[in-house]
Parts: sequence; structure tokens; C-alpha cells
Amino acid sequence: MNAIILSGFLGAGKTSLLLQLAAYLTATTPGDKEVKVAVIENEIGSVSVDGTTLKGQGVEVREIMSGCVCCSLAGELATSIRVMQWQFDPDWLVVEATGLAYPEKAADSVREGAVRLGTCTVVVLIDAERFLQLERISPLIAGQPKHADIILLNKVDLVDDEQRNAVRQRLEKINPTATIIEISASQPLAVEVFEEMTHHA
Ligand SMILES: Nc1nc2c(ncn2[C@@H]2O[C@H](COP(=O)(O)OP(=O)(O)O)[C@@H](O)[C@H]2O)c(=O)[nH]1
Ligand SMILES: [Mg+2]
Repeated sequence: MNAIILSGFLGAGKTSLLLQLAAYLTATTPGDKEVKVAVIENEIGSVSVDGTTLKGQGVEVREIMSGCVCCSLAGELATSIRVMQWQFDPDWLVVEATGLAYPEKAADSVREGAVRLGTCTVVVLIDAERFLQLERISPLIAGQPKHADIILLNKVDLVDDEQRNAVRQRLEKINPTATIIEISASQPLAVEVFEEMTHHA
């Protein structure tokens, strides 16, 4: 099983991205084998993963809503993953963390809970419109992109070139090694975005 952790502040676009990512993953069929995708949702947001969309695609969804999986519920996340692997045996696990999660801690819980874990990729979504303000009021928010393998600079449709470049430069400073991709998660994304997320070692 490979894992992808989606992190980033509330409203950054995690669920919007997750819905497209799950559709991409279930549609890929290496060989003739069906690809099984599981989602663990740790946040109630404006865009819901409930009902029709994911479950209709055969995606197994679990919700852990009574706290944050990176800290108070780290053990619950680990247990939930183990049970999911026992019952459903997914090829891919996608975890949407709360907006206040430390992505590196969520990744630790995934590594602790999963058996036979292949890649575990940390993807951090950044709201291009709000990040420069938000990071000033919260060291947690400023620190989220620091631990990303991939940074998705989202909502670029809402900012001008100057602001987009300013946020990008700031992110490059916070995390010089991450791959930074500019996106608008409310629109259909280019397949390369998903290839980057799934081929990241
Ligand atoms: N304009 C614009 N809105 C977006 C984009 N991505 C997400 N949104 C909107 O931002 C809000 C929060 O998105 P959501 O995916 O729920 O963020 P989450 O809280 O990180 O899961 C929703 O109303 C989305 O429709 C984007 O690229 N452009
Ligand atoms: Mg969400």
C-alpha cells in the first residue's frame, strides 16, 4: 500500500483535490487488476467527501472526526489504517488531515499504523490568496509546507502574477527541496499533477 497525506490549512483546497485524486487513482489499472483506494477523512469542511462521489467509485471511506490525527488521535489513525488494511487491503490510502495538523506527525502515524507501506508522500496545499497573511498569525501554518514532499500552490485563479510569485518565493524559502506545482483545484487538473503525486518516491 502507498499513502498520500493531504495537509494544509482549512479551506486550502484539500477536499477539492482529494475528490479528483481518488477518481484518478481508481481509474488507473496497471495490468488488469482493480486498484483499491481508501480515504481517511479527518476534517469537516465546505466540500464534502460524503455520499455519492467517492463511495460510488468503490472508494472505502473512514472518518475520524473527534480530534486531530496528528496528535490526540494519532493512535486512532494507526489503528484505523491497520483495520482498513485487514478488511479492505487498499493499494492506495489517502489521508485528509485537519487544517491544524502537523503533516510530519500525521506521516509518522501512517508509518506506525500501516503494514507493508510503500511510499508515503506528504502533499501540502497552500491557499495562494491567504497564505502570506495566515503564516504571520500562526507558526503552525508557516511550518506546514516545510515538511512537504510536494507543495500544491492552489487557487492561483484568485491572485495576480505578482502575488503568485511572492507566495511561490516564500514557499521556496520555507522548503527549498519540495516540488511546487501551481493549481486551481476547483477546476479539472492536468494528469501530470496526479502523476507527480503518485510517482514521488
Ligand atoms: N477559486 C477557487 N476556489 C477553490 C479552489 N480550490 C478550492 N476552492 C474552494 O475553496 C473552498 C475550500 O475548499 P476545500 O476543498 O473544502 O478545502 P479544505 O478545507 O482544505 O478541504 C471551497 O469552497 C472550494 O470550492 C481553487 O483553486 N480556486
Ligand atoms: Mg476538507
